[in-house]
Formats: sequence, C-alpha cells, structure tokens
Amino acid sequence: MSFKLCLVNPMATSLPVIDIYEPLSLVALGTYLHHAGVLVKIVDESIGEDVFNEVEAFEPDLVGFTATTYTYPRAVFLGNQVKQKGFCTVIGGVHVSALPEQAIQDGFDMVVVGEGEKMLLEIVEKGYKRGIFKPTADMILSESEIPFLDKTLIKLERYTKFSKKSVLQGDFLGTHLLGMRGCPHKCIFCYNSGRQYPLRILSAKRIFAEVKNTIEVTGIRHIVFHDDNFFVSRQRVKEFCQLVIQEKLKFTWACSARSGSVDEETISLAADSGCRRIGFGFESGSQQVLDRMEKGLSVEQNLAAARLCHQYKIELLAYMIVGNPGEQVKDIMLTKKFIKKASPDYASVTRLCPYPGTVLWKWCEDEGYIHHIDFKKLNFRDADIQIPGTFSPSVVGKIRMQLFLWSCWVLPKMRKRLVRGIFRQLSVFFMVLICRYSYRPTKK
Ligand code: B12
Ligand code: SF4
Repeated sequence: MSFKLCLVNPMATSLPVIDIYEPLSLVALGTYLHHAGVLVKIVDESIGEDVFNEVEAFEPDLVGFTATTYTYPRAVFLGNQVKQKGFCTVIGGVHVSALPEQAIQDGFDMVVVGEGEKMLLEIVEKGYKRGIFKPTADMILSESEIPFLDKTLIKLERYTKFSKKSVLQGDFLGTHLLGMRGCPHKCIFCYNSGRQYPLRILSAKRIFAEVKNTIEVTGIRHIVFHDDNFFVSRQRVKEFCQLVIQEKLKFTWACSARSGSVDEETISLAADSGCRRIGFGFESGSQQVLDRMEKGLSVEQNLAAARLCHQYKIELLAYMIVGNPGEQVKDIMLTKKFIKKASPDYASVTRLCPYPGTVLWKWCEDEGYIHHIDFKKLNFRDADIQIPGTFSPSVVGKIRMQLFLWSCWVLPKMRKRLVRGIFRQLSVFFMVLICRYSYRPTKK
C-alpha cells in the first residue's frame, strides 16, 4: 500500500476579516508528492473541514501542517491533538522556517525549513520520524521540476465562491497561480529579507502553458497570480501578454507588482491581454520612510505607476503601511497626500508588523523590543512590539484605523467597495457557517 500524507491548513482564528484563499503552499507540496506516487489529502479548516475527523478517517502515515505567523498558534493546537491520537507530525512554512527549534519545543515531531517539496519527499521515502530538516542546494526545484498546480487536490468551488465575495479580490470568480518563487528585493519587513531559498522566475511560456491548462481543467477564466512581483522582468511580462494576445486566449487576470518594474509598454500590453487589477506595495508617501524600509523606490515612481493604471483602466489596489521605523506625524500627512493623489480603487492600510525571520524582526530584537510574544496577536491589526523611532504600538493601532477611515472618506470607489464588502463579509460569514454545519465527516 502506498504512503498516505495528510496536509492541513489551520485557520487564522485571530484575524478580523474573513478571506478564504486556496492554500497554495499545500497544493504545491501535494502536487509534487502526488506525482511521486504518494496518496495525498488536503484538509482545510478555513472551508469548514474538521481536521481530527478527516485525519482519523484517512489514517495517514504522516500529517503535515503549514503555518504563517498568524496561523501558527492554531497549528500547534491541532498538531498536539493529532499527535495524541498517535499520528506523526511535520510542519513547514514561513513562520517555522524562521523559528524551527520553537516548533519542536511546541510539540511537532519534524520541521522543514524553507522550500518543502523535495525535503518532504525524502522524509516520506526515508521514513524519518524526528528532527529539523533543511533542503540542500540540489533539493531546490528548477523551473522544469515545478509541476502545474493540481487544483483537483482541493475543493476548488469552495474557494472560488469566496473569492467573488472578497473585499480585496472583488467581482471575479478566480483561481490562483504562482509564476515565481521569491523576489530580488529585500524590504526589511518582508519574508524576502530573510528568505531561505533562491529566487526562481518562471518563463512566460511556462506560465502561459499553466494558465491554458488551468482553464481547461477548471473552466475558470480569471487567474490571480500570487507572485511577489509579477512584473519582475519586463521581458517576461511582454512575452506573456503577447502570447495571450497572439493565441487569443480569453481570460482576465490580476497580480501584484512593484512600481519600479512597470512602464507604459508593459501596462498597456497587460491591459490588452486581460489584466483587470494590480496591487502595489506603495507602503508610504514619505520618501524618508521608504528609504528606511529599504524599499528601493521613490514616491514619484509609485505615483507614476498609479497614473498608468488609471490611464489603462486597470483597477488599482494600494497597500499602505503605518508605524514604520522613524515615522512621525509629518510622514503620516505625506501618506495621506499620497493616497489622495494616487486615488486607488482600494487602499489596504495595515500596520508594520515584525514577522520572525525578517530584517525588521532582527532589528527589533537587537533593540530589546522582542519579549514574550503571543503570535495570535501579531498581524496587520495587532502587534504589541515597539518599532524603533516611531509611535507606541497602541498609538499605531489608532493611526491605522484613522487612516483607513480617512481613506474610505476621500476615495469614493473604496467607500462603495467597502459598503458592498460589508454585505459580502456578512454573506461569507454565513457561507462559512453553512459550510461548517453542512460538513459531512468522511467515513472510515
Ligand atoms: C499569496 C499571499 C497572500 C494572499 C493569499 C494568502 C493565502 N492564505 O494563501 C493574500 C493576498 C490574501 C495574503 C494576505 C496576507 N498575507 Co500573504 N502572502 C502571500 C504570498 C505572496 C504567497 C504565498 C504562497 O502561496 N507562496 C507560495 C508557496 C509555494 O510558498 P510557501 O508558502 O513559502 O510554501 C513553501 C515552503 O514554505 C514550504 N512549506 C510551506 N508549508 C509547508 C508545510 C509542510 C508540511 C512542509 C514540509 C513544507 C511547507 O514548502 C512550500 C513549497 O515549497 C506570501 C509571500 C510568499 N511568496 O510566500 C505572503 C505572506 C505569506 N503573507 C504574509 C502576510 C503578513 C499576509 C497578511 C497578514 C498581510 C498583511 N496585511 O499584513 C495577509 C493575511 C490574510 C489572511 N487572512 O491570510 C506574510 C506572512 C508573514 C508571516 N510570518 O506570517 C508573507 C510571507 C509575505 C510577507 N510579508 O513577508 N497573502
Ligand atoms: S518588493 Fe515586495 S515582495 Fe519584494 S522584498 Fe519588497 S515587499 Fe517583499
């Protein structure tokens, strides 16, 4: 009988917004191991699945958990419960890649640091039972080794239903793909500043082929690329858009990008090939703040990108951050001015949060600001950690809320979207409840 692997996505219990996303890390791992002959089951708490019941019914040889910082506490709880029932556990993902020893202390049998596919396969094949594992350089996947994401491993219709109701994702019924791993930049707050595996940028041809395949398999014609910066190479974007146009592939798409990577030629081609929305990490309207974040961009570049999106009728999502190192009232005023000028369709205002493994985390640690941390309260809304040279954590919380409300006030499109968003959130809330209560346990 073949090896049975159960992969679990724990729910983010502490975040206020209900957004349900395909667990791409687990789909990537599951696809790779499935191709190698492993029997894979993905269980996702966020769509109402009961982890204990699913694990008991599947009787896996190994249970793997993924975790970001805000889902880590829940992963620890579930991991220990599953272990008590006699199952062996492994955990991976950005949070434990930074703090692997703590995951062992918290009860997991094994931890994988960094990219998981080949390391997990080795764990399965060699029957490892305990320890911290880090893939060696030859265990990092090359472009040709990264398989197309197998969406049949998840209950895709559950996620697409939610995606149409998401405040951020908007009106499209979409599915998600990945065209790169990592980013060449190292903004101090981002996981890329401490990333453990090398950057890989998939070619335009490869992405086009995966889009075509995904449309054929799922029938879904809106693709959200979760690349850190889809425009990372202008040549790649141009080639990709030209392929879409030449081959007359009818679909719409959305992505995230860095303002410094876009220009008129790429944005106009993107619009022609079906791009409907781009999210930019503008972060701040103050050049000093951008420089302290090591963003490597100017306020002017950010404004130019915003103008191009408006010109080519691509919906603009602006990611803004408050509570940055050295940030003062004058910088917040500059951010307000920037938001007004950029006039995005939606401004996501979050607080700077030092996540483990980032340069910012190390900085806060060196300054003596990291004490006992409750990871449940470390996210874009709560973070009880002092950031060097700026307001206290509680004041940052208030500024975030004020800036968010102010943005709603000055951005009519955002206001409209938020009103719709509130109703959508309510309907998502009821959909989640329905999912939970209509959940039928898998029988043994
Ligand atoms: C797509 C994405 C989103 C999407 C969807 C999130 C989702 N739930 O899928 C959106 C836009 C909604 C989003 C939102 C947020 N995100 Co986000 N997001 C990402 C992004 C860009 C890609 C994630 C991904 O799919 N990667 C591709 C997979 C293949 O890589 P991976 O996850 O690292 O998995 C590999 C390894 O880690 C390992 N691995 C992972 N799990 C496991 C499990 C096992 C058993 C094993 C062996 C190995 C293993 O193997 C995998 C394959 O090689 C990442 C950055 C990044 N590129 O990873 C940030 C990232 C995960 N997000 C982050 C944050 C902070 C957020 C927000 C809180 C933003 C905010 N405002 O502050 C919100 C939270 C929303 C929510 N409710 O979850 C942080 C998390 C930091 C942390 N320590 O927790 C990241 C790392 C970016 C950053 N700022 O540094 N995000
Ligand atoms: S450009 Fe974006 S993805 Fe790249 S390091 Fe900076 S914040 Fe992270």
